[in-house]
Amino acid sequence: MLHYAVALCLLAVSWAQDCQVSSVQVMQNFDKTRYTGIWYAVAKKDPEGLFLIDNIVAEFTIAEDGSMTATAKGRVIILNNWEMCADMLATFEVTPDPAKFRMKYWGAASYLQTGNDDHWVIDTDYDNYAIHYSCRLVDSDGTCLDAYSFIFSRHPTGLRPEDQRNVVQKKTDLCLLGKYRRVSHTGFCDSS
Ligand code: RTL
Repeated sequence: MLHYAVALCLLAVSWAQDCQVSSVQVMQNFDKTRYTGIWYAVAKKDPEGLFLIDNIVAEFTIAEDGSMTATAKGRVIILNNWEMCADMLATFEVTPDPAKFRMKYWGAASYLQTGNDDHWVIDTDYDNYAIHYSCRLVDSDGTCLDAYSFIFSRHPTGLRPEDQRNVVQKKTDLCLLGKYRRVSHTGFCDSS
C-alpha cells in the first residue's frame, strides 16, 4: 500500500514537471501596459555563450502604435577581456498568446549581440516581481536545451520576502530550480 502511494506521488511529480516547453504555463491575461517601466534583474539563468553579466536593468515602453519595446543595460565582457556596459534595444512581436512574444534585439553599438528570441512572461504582479523565460533551442524530446530566464523586481534592493515562495515555485515549474545566479547591482551602468 505504501509502495503504491510512493509510486503515485512520484508519478504526480513527474506529470506536474514534465519540462516540456510546450506545456510551460505563462501569465494569464497579460497586460503589457501595466508591465511598462523599469525592472531590475535580481537573478538570472544564463543561456549558452555570451550574455549579460550583472547590473541588468530593463525598461519596457508601449510605442504609439501599441507595440511593446524595451531597452536594457548590463555589464558584458566582449572580445574575452573588454568589460563594458551594453546598451540594448528590443522590439516585441505579438503571438496569439498575449504573454508570449518574439523579441528582436540589438545593441546601440554595432559590435554588440543581435538576436531574435522567444520572450515569455511566466508570472508577474506588475508592481513587485516578474518572471521571464526564453527557450532558444527545443530538444527533439520537447524539453529545452538552451534556456535563459530573468527574475525581475521593481525594487533595486531585490524581491520582497512575500514574493519569494511564488518565485521558487515558478523556477521549479520551469525545471530551472537551482540554475539561477543572483544579479548584483554595483552602479556599473549608472553613468552611461
Ligand atoms: C531583456 C529584456 C529587455 C530587453 C532586452 C533583453 C535582453 C538582452 C540581451 C542582451 C545580450 C547582450 C550581449 C552583448 C554582448 O555582445 C531580456 C533583458 C534586449 C539578451 C550578450
